[in-house]
Amino acid sequence: MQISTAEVLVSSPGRNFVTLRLTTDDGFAGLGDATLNGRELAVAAYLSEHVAPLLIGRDAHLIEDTWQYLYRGAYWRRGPVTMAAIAAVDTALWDIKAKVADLPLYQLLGGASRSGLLVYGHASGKDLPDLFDSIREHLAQGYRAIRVQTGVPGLHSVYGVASSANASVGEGGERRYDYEPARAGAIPVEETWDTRAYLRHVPAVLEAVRGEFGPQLPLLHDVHHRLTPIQAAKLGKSLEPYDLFWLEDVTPAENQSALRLVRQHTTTPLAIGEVFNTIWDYRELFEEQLIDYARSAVSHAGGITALRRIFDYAAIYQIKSGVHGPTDVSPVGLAAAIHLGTAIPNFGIQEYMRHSPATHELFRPSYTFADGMLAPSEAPGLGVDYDDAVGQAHPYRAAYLPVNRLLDGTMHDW
Ligand code: CS2
Ligand code: MG
Repeated sequence: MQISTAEVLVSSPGRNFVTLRLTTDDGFAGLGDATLNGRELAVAAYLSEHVAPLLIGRDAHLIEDTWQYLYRGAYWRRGPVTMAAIAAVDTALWDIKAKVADLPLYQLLGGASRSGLLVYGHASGKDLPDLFDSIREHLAQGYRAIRVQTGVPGLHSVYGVASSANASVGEGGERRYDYEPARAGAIPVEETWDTRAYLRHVPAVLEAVRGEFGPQLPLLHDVHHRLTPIQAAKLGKSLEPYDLFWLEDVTPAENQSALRLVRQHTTTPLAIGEVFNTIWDYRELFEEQLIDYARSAVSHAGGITALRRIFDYAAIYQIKSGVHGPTDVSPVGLAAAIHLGTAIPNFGIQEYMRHSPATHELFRPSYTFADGMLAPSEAPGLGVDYDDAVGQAHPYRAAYLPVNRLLDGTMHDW
């Protein structure tokens, strides 16, 4: 069964997506997500210029060999662009293999280890009343775990806080407050950051949320890479009374050993990995038990083949999955995460920021969300399609993630 076509599909139904479609000579088609927010065209070019021509005529069944061929064969290994491109090929080949087997993909990954995946949703508010509204909105939609992001007094815009300005109406008629970090435009918008203001404010917010919604609701918070290790240790400690499910990306983790200082001072569970794209990015974090949840997405860490390997490694240290699932991971990438999450033994939680109706029109995913749980489609393969007509009706639009500067103008982590 040879690969006969490899199409790189770029579309923008509300936000940009890059999708790879592989088709075999006997008509089986597979999809892979290659969306790298704010750098979409780089991956599209890597795929169309350097990967697609190499795939034509290859045996579509050789998933592992193709992975190694694209990883070792590239010579220039790792990195977000390369690993997103490999991820798309890998996912598409798994989609094809499951369709040939006439089984939903999770069955090829060892079958179901659970009846559904607990997910968390994104609640946010510029102030407490806004935030409480947003949490109630998510609880009403059935979410059983909530990520809490808040505005910070004195700062104009902060990561993760949706403004009612971009409220929309969801498929169920519910009001949606979507925080889409990438902003349309030729260059990134610049945000201003003040760590001390943030550290003073966040504990009071989590205290108020616990006061309002009680001790049981799993609460998560994303620091989004903005603190030094000692600031992260301080925050983790100050939030211990509020029993977080996890504190995410507390400090940039290129230097994995930075987490030793954080671990030394707090028992708040730590989640890291959404910007990681290979197993090597986790070695110290796993082997020194420095985190509790690994966050890589299928679309960014080399596909199902590579992410399953990462979770097998994590399982040795009782570290669980917490797969990245914002709207810039397409329904193809999310479906792949759901199938993988259904099968692995060390599933923790899945991020689920709901895609817009326009995105669903393009991909028509058949996974289901009910009672706070995601369940994989029972259709053969991933259970996601791609509507070419809708895709062509929404051409790419330049959009970038913001950049961040401190009050004195110093570049900082966004
Ligand atoms: C975030 C993302 O969902 C998350 O945990 O960190 O929203 C992230 O900012 C975007 O995916 C970047 O593209
Ligand atoms: Mg995050």
